[in-house]
Amino acid sequence: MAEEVRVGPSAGPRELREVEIAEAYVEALLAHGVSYLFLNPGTDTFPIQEAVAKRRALGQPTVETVLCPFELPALAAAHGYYAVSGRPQAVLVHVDVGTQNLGAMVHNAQRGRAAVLLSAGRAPYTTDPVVRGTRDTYIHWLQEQLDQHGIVRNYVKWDYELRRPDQIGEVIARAFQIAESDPPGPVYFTLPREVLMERVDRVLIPDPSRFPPARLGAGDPDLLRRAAEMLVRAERPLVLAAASGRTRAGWDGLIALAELLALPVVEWRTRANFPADHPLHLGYNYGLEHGLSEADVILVLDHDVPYIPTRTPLSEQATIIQIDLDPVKERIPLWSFPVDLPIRADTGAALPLLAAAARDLLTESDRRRIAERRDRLAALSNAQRLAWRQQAATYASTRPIALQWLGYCLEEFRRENPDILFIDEAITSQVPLFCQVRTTSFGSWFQSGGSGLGWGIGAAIGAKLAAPERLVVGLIGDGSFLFGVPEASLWIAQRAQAPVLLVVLNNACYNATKLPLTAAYPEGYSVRTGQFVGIDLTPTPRFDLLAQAVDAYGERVEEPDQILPALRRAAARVREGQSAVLDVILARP
Ligand SMILES: Cc1ncc(C[n+]2csc(CCOP(=O)(O)OP(=O)(O)O)c2C)c(N)n1
Ligand SMILES: [Mg+2]
Repeated sequence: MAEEVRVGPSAGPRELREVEIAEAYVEALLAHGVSYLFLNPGTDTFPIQEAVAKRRALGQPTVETVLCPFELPALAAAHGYYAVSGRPQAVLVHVDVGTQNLGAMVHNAQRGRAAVLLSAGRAPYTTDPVVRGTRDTYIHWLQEQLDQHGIVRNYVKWDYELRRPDQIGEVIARAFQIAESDPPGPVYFTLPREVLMERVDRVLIPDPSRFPPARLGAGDPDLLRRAAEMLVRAERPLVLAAASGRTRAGWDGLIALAELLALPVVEWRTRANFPADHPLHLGYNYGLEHGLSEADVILVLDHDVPYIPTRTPLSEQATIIQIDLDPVKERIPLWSFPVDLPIRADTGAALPLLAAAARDLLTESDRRRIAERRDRLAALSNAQRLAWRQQAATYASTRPIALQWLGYCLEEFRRENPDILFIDEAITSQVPLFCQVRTTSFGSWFQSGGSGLGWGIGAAIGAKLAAPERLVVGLIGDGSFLFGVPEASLWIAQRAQAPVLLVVLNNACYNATKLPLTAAYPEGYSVRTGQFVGIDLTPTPRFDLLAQAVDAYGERVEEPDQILPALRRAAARVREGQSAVLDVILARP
């Protein structure tokens, strides 16, 4: 949803007098609109902790610190916050080891294009007792690495070490400018302890409005006109959208364009991109889509993997248009999807221009052809949705609980709670749940955009902090739940007053790694003996009890008729301020 560009009234630079750099760091974060500092401390970060304490004691504005007893959920939360609000937050961790514990969330922030300011302490450099912050404990020799930044350099857009105290303001301005410029992403900077503790007479915090992020806007109008011509002429057009719904303009723009030209939309829900109950919604990527192989013109919107060429080859004749912040995917080493018309643009800005160009081109006969297509597609779309729902209803009393029936109940629950916001780390349950749970409004579904497991719980917490008025529901595989350091994460939710409802999709295994094994070795030893190595998560942990250990509500759900009542009980707790974990025991795949 990163749509708002900060170009507020120019307040001019601020000058801080007689200040310690740690405090200037806090001031600079505030100047950039940061509300939350997701923090795990060390012997390097305490000057910042002291600066926050001082500002609190003096009644001065300061960032909210969210203590994260493991670093991974800290970054997942900052990512979730950005995804929901478009406002980058800050993470502060301890030297090399804290950086390493950010783990796979760094990959997710990169792939999910999440603007986040990652900051880490650095071991002190000096051994001179008169220097404030100098080395004074044995770990200071162990913490220093030849290249601390190298841990994350592969994933961040920019990294920098704060070399001089008086740089703090401009370095943070640059960090945010780069993180938020299109395409957005994480940045990393380090704070050596002596620099952090240095007192200076004067430091400048630049006015952020003089360092706004560069945004791509609507793209080349000539290319958009060509795209409009192709789409108007198309006989069997198709839209593939994955993250165009990251802005409201992208959500609205796709509805308007699709309705104008009767374009069927096939979705991958990195975000909710198109109303799932719309008569032009034609299913989901990677198997449940209508018309991909036959399409003559395909419009790809913000998609990293628009189709799997080895599974669903396109027609040789298909013309492909792609609108994306980075249509050539510069950071994916081999990305060889043919694209006839790549348009580098912000989809939300481009779609209205594309629609306007198309409207100008439409003839009477085009309009008739399009009207026929609209009726045909509506029949297909409605029939498909009805079939999915009817099929799910047949599992209403099946035990163990069928995934489809869980989806059916979640859809009922969604209808009862229009303020719901889903965080999706459902892995192999994703597509079956897409078919049941209809996202009908902007900003109602979020995935990480990457493949690093453990994101869901932290992201749900960040989403809740960004949108306290929403009911945040995480749909999380049992394996993914364990990757998310659940005790630490649920403790954060409790401490930060960010209650979330987590549904554990407990199939007692890593199904995602079972499926390729079974497909590649259908008659192999694993299948024949039923003994899969490294896949079963049995005996399944008591996720409900684990929740209770950190003051969350926990319930195990084994009866199909108890899903909806349990969801309601959990939601009531969440609305009262307590997180809840529903451990739904599913049929083993
Ligand atoms: C950090 C990390 N480690 C390992 C993997 C590999 N991996 C992908 S899916 C998966 C299993 C996920 O299990 P679960 O959340 O239970 O979902 P299911 O496969 O059962 O649907 C694993 C281990 C990964 N993607 N990320
Ligand atoms: Mg599982």
